[in-house]
Order: sequence, then structure tokens, then C-alpha cells
Amino acid sequence: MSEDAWPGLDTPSGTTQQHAELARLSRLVRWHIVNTVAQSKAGHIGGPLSMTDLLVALYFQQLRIDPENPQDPSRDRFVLSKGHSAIGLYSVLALRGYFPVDELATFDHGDSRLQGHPDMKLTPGIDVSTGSLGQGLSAGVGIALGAKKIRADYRTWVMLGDGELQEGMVWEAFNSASRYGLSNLIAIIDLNGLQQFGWPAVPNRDRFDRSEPWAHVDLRAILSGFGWNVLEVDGHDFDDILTAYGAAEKNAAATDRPTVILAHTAKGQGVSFTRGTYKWHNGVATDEQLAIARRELAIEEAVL
Ligand SMILES: Cc1ncc(C[n+]2csc(CCOP(=O)(O)OP(=O)(O)O)c2C)c(N)n1
Repeated sequence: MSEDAWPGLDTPSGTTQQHAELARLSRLVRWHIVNTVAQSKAGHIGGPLSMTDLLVALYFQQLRIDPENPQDPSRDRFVLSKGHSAIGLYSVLALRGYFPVDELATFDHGDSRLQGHPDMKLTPGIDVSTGSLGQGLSAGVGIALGAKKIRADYRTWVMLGDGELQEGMVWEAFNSASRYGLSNLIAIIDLNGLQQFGWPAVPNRDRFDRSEPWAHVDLRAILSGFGWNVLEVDGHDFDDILTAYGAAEKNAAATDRPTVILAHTAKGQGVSFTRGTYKWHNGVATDEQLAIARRELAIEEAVL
């Protein structure tokens, strides 16, 4: 763990304990996702759960941010391009101190700051409004280009879905980022192998079936061909994730290539009945299912 870790992480040095603390935070975030969506009776489950470990590692370990001062001009920026996964980001922001955890209970209510998709004008900690798939990386390119122009040294991180890669605008952004030498831009692709009603047009490790027409799509080669530095990780392994984040930051300082992290994840990760099925892309858990989720995530009454 780096020296400038989040001060709230009360763990002595030594990766095992640090990772245990990140894992605890991830379980908490996953509980808030499933529980909040159940209480609000609206929202997504599978995508937020698949990106949870990636976001927890980012917000509790990597980003240079100050929840007390969300608009600090020198802060690192984050864009949730797969904006339908907002409840996952809100849960992380709440635990990180941007707003009270109790506020999650207002999720998706008409007068709430926490709308179904992120709104930069409403919610502290949201840098770009998103929800229409395909646009977030372009926003990231603009922000990163702006940073370069004014010689600011913050980084811009963008989280994309693998289904989202079917949007053409994503590829214009991949192309232009390397054209402008945006090494300060880091994209993470949440390769969970599922989208809303089935499979995306790129394979992931879990879902590599040679009979599928897109089985030979080599994302690593394509993105590398677009001029990006490409890293590949297990998106549920904190060691892997943090190593890649560190390498991406080093790359940002030493080269003129943007970095993309291909993160192999499972949709619905962490809860048995949501894992690995597009049917829980969105959905509302019953009381019985909530009890199962609570048990599997080892959530005790005291933390609620
Ligand atoms: C332009 C656009 N088309 C369709 C949708 C509806 N939609 C919301 S989520 C989703 C699937 C996204 O899949 P993926 O990017 O893989 O996300 P994840 O698996 O992480 O949920 C779709 C089609 C949208 N939000 N924007």
C-alpha cells in the first residue's frame, strides 16, 4: 500500500491486512447495492456488483481526492461511463465520506441527489453526468486533454462496460486519446461477459466459447493497435488491481500513451443468486433473497 493511503483505512502495513480491509469495504458496498435497490424498488444490480472491487481499490487506495472538498481543482477525476451502475458508485462515495450513508435510502426518489444515473450538478463526487452508454470515454479524453493544456498533473479514470464497447463513439475516443498522447487518461473495462439481455461482442475469460462468432476478437491487440498501453487483471483480486493501478500511474508519468486495464470480472459478483446471469442486470431482491445476500456478504446488524 502506498504511503498516502486513505487515512481512514485503519490497517498496519502488510498487504494481507490492507486487502482484508478493502474486501470488507467491498462486502459493505455490495450489501448497500442489493439492499438499496430492493428498498427503492428500482436500479441495477449485476453491473454495480461486478465493478465493486475495482471501485473500492480506486477510491480507498489510489485516487488523489478530498471528500471534504469535492471540487478541488487538483483532484483526480473519475467518469462512470456505464452510468446505469450508479448505485455502486454512490455506495463507494458514501462510505468514502462524500455524503451520509443514510442518504442511500433516497436512491432514485424524484427529489433525491442520488438519481438512477449520475448527475454532476446534484451529487458531490460526480465529475461527469452519464447514463447514455458510449459517451464517458470521450468526456474523459476532453478532461485529460484539458489537464495537459494547463499542465495540471491530475489523472482521469474512466470505467466502461464491455457491452458498452458496441457503441461506436467509444472507438473514436480510443483513437483520439493516443493521437493526443493522453498518458494521464486511464480506462478500466469491466469485462464481466454479460450485458442487459445476453453477451457482449467481446469475449472474457469465463465465457470463451470458440463457436461464438466474436470468440476471436482480441481486445488486447485492438487496443494496443489504437496506441494504448494495455494491462490485464483479475478484477476481483486486489493485488492484481492495485499493481495495475500503480503501473498505470507510472506509465502516465513516463510515456505519452494512455493506459487501459482489461478487468476480468463476474456480473453479479459476491451474491450467489445474482452471479453470472444477465437476468440480474437489474432486479429487486425479495426479503428472502436479501437475507441470503446479507449472510453471504457477512453483513452484521451493527454495520447497517
Ligand atoms: C445508448 C444506450 N443504449 C442502451 C442503454 C440501455 N442499457 C443500459 S445498461 C445496458 C447494458 C450494458 O452492458 P455493459 O456495458 O456490459 O454493462 P454491465 O454489464 O456492467 O452492466 C444497456 C443496453 C443505454 N443506457 N444507453
